[in-house]
Amino acid sequence: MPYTRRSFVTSSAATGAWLALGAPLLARADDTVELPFANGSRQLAAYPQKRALLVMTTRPVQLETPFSVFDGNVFTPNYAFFVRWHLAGVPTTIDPVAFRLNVHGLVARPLSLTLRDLRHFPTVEVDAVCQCSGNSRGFFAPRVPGGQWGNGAMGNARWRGARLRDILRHAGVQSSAVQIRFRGLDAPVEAGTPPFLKALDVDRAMSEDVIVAYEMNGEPLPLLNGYPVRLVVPGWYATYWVKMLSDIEAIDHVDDNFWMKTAYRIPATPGGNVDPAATGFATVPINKLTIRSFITNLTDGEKIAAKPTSVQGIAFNSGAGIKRVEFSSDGGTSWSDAALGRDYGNYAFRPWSTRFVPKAGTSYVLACRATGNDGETQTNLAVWNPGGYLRNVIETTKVSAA
Ligand SMILES: Nc1nc2c(c(=O)[nH]1)N[C@H]1C(S)=C(S)[C@@H](COP(=O)(O)O)O[C@H]1N2
Ligand SMILES: [Mo]
Repeated sequence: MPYTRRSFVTSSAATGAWLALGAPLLARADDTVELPFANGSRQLAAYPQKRALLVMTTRPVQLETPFSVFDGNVFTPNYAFFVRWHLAGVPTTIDPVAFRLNVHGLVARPLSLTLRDLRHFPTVEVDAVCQCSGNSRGFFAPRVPGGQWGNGAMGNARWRGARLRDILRHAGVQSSAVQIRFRGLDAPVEAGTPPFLKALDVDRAMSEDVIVAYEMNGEPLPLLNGYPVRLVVPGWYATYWVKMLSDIEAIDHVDDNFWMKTAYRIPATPGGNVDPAATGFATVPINKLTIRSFITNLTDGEKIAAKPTSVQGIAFNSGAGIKRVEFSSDGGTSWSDAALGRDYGNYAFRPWSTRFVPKAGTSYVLACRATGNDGETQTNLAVWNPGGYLRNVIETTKVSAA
C-alpha cells in the first residue's frame, strides 16, 4: 500500500500511540505459537504496519515472522518482516521533512542530507536477505543466552536506495579513515546503556553493494524496520543493517564500542565453532552469512497423504549464489537434486522444489542441503558458539504418510 508523506505522518502518529501503550493491535491473548524448544511459547500480536507476528519481547519490540510466511513468498512482505531492536528508546514518529542523515568525522566535506537529497544520488536496487545473527538461536544445544528465536528472524526484500559509496565519495573520506561508524535514531532508556553503533572497514563500506535504503519492496520502510532509511549490507548479518540511520562517521581506528568490541563476536575458529566448555579463544566481529536452506511447505510432525507430494523451499548464502539444493527423504542417507527456481541475484532467497512419493503407514525424515557457487555447503553437525550465531546445520522435517 503506497502512502504519501502526509499519510505516513498520520499513520506513524497512530504508531506512536500504540507503541507508547506497549499494546498490540488485534491480538487475542489465546493466539500463541509453539516454537519447538523449551520455553518456545510465543504470543501473536499485530503491531502498527504489521500482521500478527510472534512476540519475543515488547520493550524493545522484537517480533518473529511465522515460518509459513516463507512458503511461496520469495519476498517477505513488509507487514510480515521480523523486527529486532536492542534499545527501547525507538522513536514512534519521524518527520520526513525534518529528517537529516549526517556524515561527519574524517571527511573533507561534512554533509547533512535530507531524504530528497538522498534521492539525487544514483538509485540502485538489490534483492537481499536480512538475517539476524541470532536467527535460530533457540535451537542451540546447550542453550545460550540471547533472544530465543526460531527460524523466523530473517526476511528477503527488494531494497532501493543510494550507494553508501556515492555518499561517502561526495563527503570525501580522508585517507586516514579506518572505519565508517553508523548510528540510528534509537536511544537507550537507562543511563549507562551504550547507544547502538556498528562499524564497517572503509573498503567494506565503499563496496558497490552496500546501500542506504529508503524503500523496501517498493514502499517506504515500515517504522519498525527503520523508516526512513536503513543501511543494507548484502551478505552480512543484519546487525550491520543499521535502522533509522541518521549518523555516519569516518573514524581513525577500529571501533571499540560495546556492539563491536564485546557483542556480536564469533570465535576465530573454523566455522565459528567452539566446544561449549572452551574459554579464552580469540574472537572476530560477526560478518558473512552462512549458507542455509529450508523446506517451507511442510511442517515438522505433519501428516501427509500417501501420494506424489511436492516439496518446496528456499536457500541463501552470503553472495556466491546457490549452485544446487539437494533433497533427502531418508534423513540424509541418500540425496537427489531439487530444481532451482527463479534467480533474483546472489543475495536473495533462491526458491527450489522437488517431489517425492510417500508410502502409506511410513514416517519420513525430510532434509535439504544447499551448496553455493563457492562450494560452501551445510553439514550434519550444528555449530556451537556462546553467542548462538551462524546456525546452518542441515534442517530436518519429519512427516508421516497415512
Ligand atoms: N538503529 C538500529 N538498527 C539496527 C538494530 C538496532 O537495535 N538499532 N538492530 C540490528 C539487528 S541486530 C537486526 S537483526 C536488524 C533487524 O532488522 P529488522 O528489525 O528490520 O528485521 O536490525 C539491525 N539494525
Ligand atoms: Mo540481530
